Amino acid sequence: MSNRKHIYAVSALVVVGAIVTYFGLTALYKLPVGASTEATTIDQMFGVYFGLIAFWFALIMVFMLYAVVVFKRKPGDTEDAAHIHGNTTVEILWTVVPLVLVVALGVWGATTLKALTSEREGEMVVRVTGQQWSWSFEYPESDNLVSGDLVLPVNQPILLKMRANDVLHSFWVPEFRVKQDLVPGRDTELRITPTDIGDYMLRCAEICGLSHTDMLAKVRVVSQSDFDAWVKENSLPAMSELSTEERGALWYSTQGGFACSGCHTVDGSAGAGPTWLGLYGRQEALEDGTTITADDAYIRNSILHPADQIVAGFPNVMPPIYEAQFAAKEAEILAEENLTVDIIEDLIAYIKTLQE
Ligand code: HEC
Ligand SMILES: [Cu+2]
Repeated sequence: MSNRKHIYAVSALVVVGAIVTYFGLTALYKLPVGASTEATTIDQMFGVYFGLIAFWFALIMVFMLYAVVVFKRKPGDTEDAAHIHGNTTVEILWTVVPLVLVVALGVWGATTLKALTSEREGEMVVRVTGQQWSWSFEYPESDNLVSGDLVLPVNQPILLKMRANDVLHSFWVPEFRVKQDLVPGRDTELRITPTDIGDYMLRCAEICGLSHTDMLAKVRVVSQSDFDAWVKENSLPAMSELSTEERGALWYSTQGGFACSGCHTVDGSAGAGPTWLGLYGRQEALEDGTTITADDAYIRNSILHPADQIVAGFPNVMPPIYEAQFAAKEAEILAEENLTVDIIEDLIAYIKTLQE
């Protein structure tokens, strides 16, 4: 075979190899539907990167395998191979082409990142709080409505202002493509414009402890009119309109509360912490071998000083943050409604209702 024929054969094989690899890769790493304007941009990049990866992979593999198979030494061939001392053209090519390519990809990446993170017109702010192991969402533009589900109007640019209460978490809805960490002590931001009405799932993408895999939240993208209706329906009543038990249930929840529900169930099922079903008055075995009756004083102490009396069989993972959080909330209610509440009393009243 002449040199020219080898070049034709190798070129054809590289093209076929690249196409097969590209389709293999896209089939193997199938992306979920893209449901935001950001997804379009990201998917374009994915496509180009997969194309380049497929081409480079085919190029290297075809040259290597072709040489191994076609230029194998024939039996009886004792001749020495030709000695080649470099090839300036090839060396310039394989330096300049990747250089240009990498710089171009870098510039493209930087401009895309800038476009994805810069301010949009008419943004709606949602405050996101992540804690072990739940999410909550506050809507400052809708009278500070708080929700355990993330509900977003379709085609509305959203600015998520995010904070973590304890450790690193990460906001990730695969259909939106973009992702951002929540860092304790610092506010981070993420911008999304959802384009498709539907139900999605937010998952934490940063291993954050025992129940990390349960740190999920429903995401619903709805029409503007459905969103307005949802806001109306879910706005919190005034605290003075609620009984202590109702307030306790609220504090327990992610909706307007402190998300105790991330670790404690109220139906007897397992959680990272003991269930609250039948807690009040229960004989609780502690880690130090003693037994204690779960009365007001014990429950109060368990909330204020979680490391004090550890329940046998459970790790000491309850965060010691509630004393400060409760004080801040109580002060807020006092300022807004001129009403004095004791959040721990509310919680105890609620726990008392949870009898088997
Ligand atoms: C990150 C997980 C987590 C969160 C969030 C959490 N707890 Fe706990 N809690 C635990 C664990 C684990 C225990 C058992 C170990 C211990 O006693 O510290 C516990 C124990 C308790 C106890 C004692 C229960 C018993 O059976 O004796 C009470 C009361 C309690 N928590 C109240 C709360 C309240 C109120 C909140 C929300 C304001 C809350 N917890 C939030 C993990 C959590
Ligand atoms: Cu997390």
